[in-house]
Amino acid sequence: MNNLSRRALLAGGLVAPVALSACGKGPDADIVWRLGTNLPISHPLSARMKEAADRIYERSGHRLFIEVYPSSQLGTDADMLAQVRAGAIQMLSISGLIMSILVPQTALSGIGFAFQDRQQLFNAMDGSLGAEIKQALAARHLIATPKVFESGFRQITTSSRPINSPADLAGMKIRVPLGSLWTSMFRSFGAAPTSINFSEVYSALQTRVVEGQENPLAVVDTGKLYEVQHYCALTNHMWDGFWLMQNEEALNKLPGDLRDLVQAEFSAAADLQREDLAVLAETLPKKMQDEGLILNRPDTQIFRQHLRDKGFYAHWREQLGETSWRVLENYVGGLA
Ligand code: X2X
Repeated sequence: MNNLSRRALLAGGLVAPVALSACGKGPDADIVWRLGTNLPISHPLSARMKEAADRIYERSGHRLFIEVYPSSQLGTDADMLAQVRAGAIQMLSISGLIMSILVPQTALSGIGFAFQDRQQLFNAMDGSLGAEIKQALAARHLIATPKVFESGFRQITTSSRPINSPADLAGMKIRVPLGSLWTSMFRSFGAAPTSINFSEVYSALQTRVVEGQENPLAVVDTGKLYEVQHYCALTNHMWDGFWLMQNEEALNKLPGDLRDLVQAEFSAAADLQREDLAVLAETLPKKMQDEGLILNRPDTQIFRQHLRDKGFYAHWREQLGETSWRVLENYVGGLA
């Protein structure tokens, strides 16, 4: 067993990681890269990345094979981040909001209730807001592929009670991912947020270690979280996107044509994946209801006003700095 497999086992996986390679593909490649992510292969983000990896293998004439490891098989988000920085893996797809533990600017896209809709969001992320974030990542030797992948607007699910207003969140034990954007937001609502890696969320909800969690519906669906939750408040409280980052040294070692191929294929994959998510945004509310979740659509202005009153925007403006904040407000208007 190699070090990486052993590490994943020690990190809590019950099975050794198995790369998703189409039968017999890969062993003949000159260069093998590893790509890790926390989302399951049933999620369009992982599925489209896998398709891109297969195309890269074919179009490179079998020179480059990218092994895709979904479902946190290589460890927690923090583990994978350490691995990609050290060059133990070459690619990591991770939420920008988790990534902000290392590069604060990546939190810009997830500021609560900032974006009105996907159009406004993608204008920003394919424009100067995305450029600002990519530059901050590059300063830490992590080179993002050109287009951010979508996870979507996040919604709140609970087993205990429906959420109609911030008051309903008071004292609630809610799971959040790693990253202070989440803890500061849910503390502002008076909840008791706990950071848990995504691979442990299902069991934390099932055993009622926590009452609720928040995620885009595509993650609630592919993670089958509806099996262990009763209510879902469509709050759209923050947008979440995944950067696909490359270890700079590994990227620089690739021949120029392969470097270009990788960027082009993953850009095309991001376009397709965003379209998948747009379709799912329309169809998933009904599917979640059919799976037994009780949906409600709270008045989000009350939540936004609550964050304003608690100084949430002022806090993040200070954390991220005037210059970055202005880039965000250029797209979304004044927040505080
Ligand atoms: O951990 C989560 O909730 C997930 C999958 O949405 C992120 O990676 C932020």
